Amino acid sequence: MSTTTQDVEPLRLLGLEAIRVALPLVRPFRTSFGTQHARDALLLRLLARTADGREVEGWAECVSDDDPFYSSEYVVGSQDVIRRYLAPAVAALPGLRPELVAPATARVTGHRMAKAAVETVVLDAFLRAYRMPLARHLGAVRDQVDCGVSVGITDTVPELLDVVGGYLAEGYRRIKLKIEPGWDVEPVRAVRERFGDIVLQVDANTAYTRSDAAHLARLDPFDLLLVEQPLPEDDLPGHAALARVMRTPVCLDESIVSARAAADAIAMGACSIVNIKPGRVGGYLEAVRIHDVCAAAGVPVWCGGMLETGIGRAANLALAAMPGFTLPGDTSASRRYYTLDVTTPFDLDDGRLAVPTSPGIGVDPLPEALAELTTSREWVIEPR
Ligand code: OSB
Ligand code: MG
Repeated sequence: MSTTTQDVEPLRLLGLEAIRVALPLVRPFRTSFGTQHARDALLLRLLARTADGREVEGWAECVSDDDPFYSSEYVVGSQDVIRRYLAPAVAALPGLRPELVAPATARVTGHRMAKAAVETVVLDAFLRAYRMPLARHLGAVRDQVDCGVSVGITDTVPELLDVVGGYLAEGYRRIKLKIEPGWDVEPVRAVRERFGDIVLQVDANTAYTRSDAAHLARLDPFDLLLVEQPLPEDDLPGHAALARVMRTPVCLDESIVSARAAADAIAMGACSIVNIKPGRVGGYLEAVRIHDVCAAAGVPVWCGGMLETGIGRAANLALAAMPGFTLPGDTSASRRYYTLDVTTPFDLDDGRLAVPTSPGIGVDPLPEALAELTTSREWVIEPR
């Protein structure tokens, strides 16, 4: 894959705008860490100039939630660290290249989602300037990707069966059930019994502890594709111990914050599958390195989601088109989340979404939708 852009001239930064958009979810999304009713998303818009004098724009989405419950990051904090630290560090560069963003912001600890957004907005502007689609830049091997859907916790099992049945009727190729203590074996059994041989997996978002190993092993008879992040983020040894007593493959999400974390987790037997979310790992360049580490170890990967708008979704589809993404991702259709998105909606076709083919992330906000959804705009780097 070609993740270097060293062979072309850098861009000159002209301005960086932070745009907040509020999107109500079509149905509340309940997980072990809370219930989300809407997304308060942060979009970045970069203005830059090419060496030959053309003005280009870049777009990216910061995936942090409203609250620091899934991750320590949250949207107001992300915007603040971008304003105070990340944007000034990038503005101090003599020229803009995607590869320079991570080194320029490395002094800031953590804040990977904010860093990812800043790197991605530079990457998008750069690829647009040189008319290169992100998917091709990353080494995509397919023009559409298999889609799964992440199903929140419901009040009752019959309600869950209705929701899952609706998604299967829409064509989703894999169902992921959110679980937590008290909502695990019974809903999984009910979905397996009702829908038979579907591709089924579960996600606990760190809701269990090491002492739950025997209980979690009760999921084994249901032939799940994987169990995602059963234990706390920092408990790799616990996941390794669990993987020794469960037949169901252990997949990590929250724990995988870098390529090194992925290599360590694989080496100690803490996971045999990895969920890659570019925001969680600091950007698409690190996401590609995780893909490569996993591919070298024979570990399948899939693209996770953070309820992205069309801006974040477009870039995730490019990533999911890379060769190691052999399992269906949480890259669902726009209508599974929002009645009005900021971009043209992504629609399912036979359980798949098309990978964008235009330069950069391949999509732009629709001006009318963006205007309707926007709650605030701030120049974090004043335009010049
Ligand atoms: O754990 O994968 C997760 C959404 C927000 C935060 C964490 C997670 C999720 C999902 C939904 O499972 C993924 C999506 O459909 O975007
Ligand atoms: Mg998860």
